Amino acid sequence: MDRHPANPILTREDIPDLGGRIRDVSSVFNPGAIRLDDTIYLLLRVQTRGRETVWMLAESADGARFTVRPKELEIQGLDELSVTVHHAYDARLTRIDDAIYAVFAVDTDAGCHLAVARTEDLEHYELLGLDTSDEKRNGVLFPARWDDAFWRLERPNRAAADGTTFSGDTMQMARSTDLQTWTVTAPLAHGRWHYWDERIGSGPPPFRVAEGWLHIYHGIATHGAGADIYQAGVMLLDAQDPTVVLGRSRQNVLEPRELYEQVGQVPNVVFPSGLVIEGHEPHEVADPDARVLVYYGAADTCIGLATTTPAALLAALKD
Ligand code: BMA
Repeated sequence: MDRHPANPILTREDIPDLGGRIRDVSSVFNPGAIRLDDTIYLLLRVQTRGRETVWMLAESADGARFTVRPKELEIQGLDELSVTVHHAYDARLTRIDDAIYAVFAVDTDAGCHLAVARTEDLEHYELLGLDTSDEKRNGVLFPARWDDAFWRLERPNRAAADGTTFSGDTMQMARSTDLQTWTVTAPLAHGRWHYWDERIGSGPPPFRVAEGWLHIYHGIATHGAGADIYQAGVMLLDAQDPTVVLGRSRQNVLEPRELYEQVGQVPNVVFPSGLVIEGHEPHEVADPDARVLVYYGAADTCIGLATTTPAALLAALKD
């Protein structure tokens, strides 16, 4: 992947001062992304100096220069849950037919769970359900339905060892008919111990190419307390049965190399979370040379843009 010359494309200095706690914020990272008509939107994870999480929206005509709307977004229904919610974060956006969904992690006093919300205007989100079956993160919806169901990739969390982050080393497929109750149908992939992706989790939602579904994911090389390295890689999933992994990059395709990726709140992190394809919707088969824009959190501090093509991602699988 190639970094955009304007990187980092969004930093805390781009977040408008709304007074109160949304003033001189600490960071903005791990955005969801979607294109509607000719505008690219990023759903921002903004962290205040109180280390509270708020959602804000940025928009752009060219995918690189963004304007942040001076408004805190609303997730209706989150306050009505029977658990106490501390943070809602790392939302991935997927359009299915005419509806837009956000899948995000929720830290509660009863664990870390995945939630799904629906939005019409990207400013107001209506919570559809919190899946408390298991502790999970990194949920992404496929941009299509099949067998009368919604399909999601998700990453169950494993218990954190002393001094390590709360992470996981398996990705799995789950189905739901109502976006509230999810049934795990099959494992998808596991971490490769000793290599770049010892722990894994989805990046942005998968998108179609002629060969199947391309899926960018993050891998963590664990180096003990506070020294984990977050990188990005790619998988190809079978078009008929996306639980079949046809290929997986042996090497990462993006790793922390620039200062803004290596230094920040959490050092050495590139965390891809949003993706837009020029000229295509994610459920349509993209041309091999279509421009793919990948938005990623850098060091849990700011946002980077990397560009690539389906052909380049497929070439990474041939190694
Ligand atoms: C993961 C998640 C992400 C974060 C990353 C690096 O476990 O918490 O939100 O970007 O760690 O800190």
